[in-house]
Amino acid sequence: MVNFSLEGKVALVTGASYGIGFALATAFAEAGAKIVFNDIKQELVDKGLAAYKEKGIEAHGYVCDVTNEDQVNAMVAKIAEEVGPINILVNNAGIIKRIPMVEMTAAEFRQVIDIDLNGPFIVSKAVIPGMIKMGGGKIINICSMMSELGRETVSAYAAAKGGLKMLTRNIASEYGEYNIQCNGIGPGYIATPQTAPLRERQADGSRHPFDSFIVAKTPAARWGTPEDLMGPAVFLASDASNFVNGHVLYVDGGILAYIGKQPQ
Ligand code: NAP
Ligand code: GCO
Repeated sequence: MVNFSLEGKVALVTGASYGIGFALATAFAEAGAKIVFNDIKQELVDKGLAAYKEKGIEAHGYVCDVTNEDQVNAMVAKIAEEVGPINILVNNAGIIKRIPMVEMTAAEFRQVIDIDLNGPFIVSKAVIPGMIKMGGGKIINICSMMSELGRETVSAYAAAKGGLKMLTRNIASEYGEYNIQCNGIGPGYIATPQTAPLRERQADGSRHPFDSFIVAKTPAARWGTPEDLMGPAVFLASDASNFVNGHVLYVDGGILAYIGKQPQ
């Protein structure tokens, strides 16, 4: 029988107080995993713990900035001591800055690269040795449409998410022999706080032009929800995907396959 169960596994989802990370951690808990998450502020960790509790999930939360290697190493050691060695890692924490490239400062560009690409490197590097000791593990990197496509104002984010696709393939290549599978999930346009500015109603009550654009570009004719990502994430975190490695699974309602609806 195909095994989608995560019973007895410890899953770390970075930046999972809310949004996509929260949905993925919830899915893992429903599949039997023990949930661990981090955020950069104690108040958000506390908010996340309360939200998980409301769903009947006893999560473990840690304050940790994924760009800070000392904080990450300390968190991974603490998790091993307090919860257990990490079997599943989801590099979910991420930010976006929507600024025309020539107006973006180098510091702003670096900040996006630091969180969205250096962060997954730092956390994966901290977790892999333990996975090797345990005889294997699962790493899931949350990529993006921007791992494949560009658009105005998201140069840093696209560069980071393009790099994250290749980091995914490289971890798969370098550590596959230790029974570590590293894959990506490439969400389409998902309704979360990160994309709220793109869906804001206009002053006259009409839909945001970008909102209408995405709906026209998506065969499913809707924005995705974090819940749409739960099944794919459980698949990639479970034994059901033990021979899937270095793959980015796009969960995008078909955007990447579609030229877009002709304007009426
Ligand atoms: P979100 O609502 O903005 O949540 C991002 C999470 O990451 C927040 O909990 C945030 O915490 C945390 N975070 C940010 N910087 C961090 C750091 N340095 N260390 C630790 N945690 C940090 O974003 P989302 O929409 O759920 O997206 C989650 C992931 O999916 C991101 O990697 C994003 O790029 C990716 N993604 C999103 C979409 C979409 O359409 N929403 C589509 C494709 C990919 P704070 O609140 O404290 O900042
Ligand atoms: C944007 C959006 C996208 C989504 C996502 C799409 O400004 O274009 O924020 O980047 O967040 O990454 O997959």
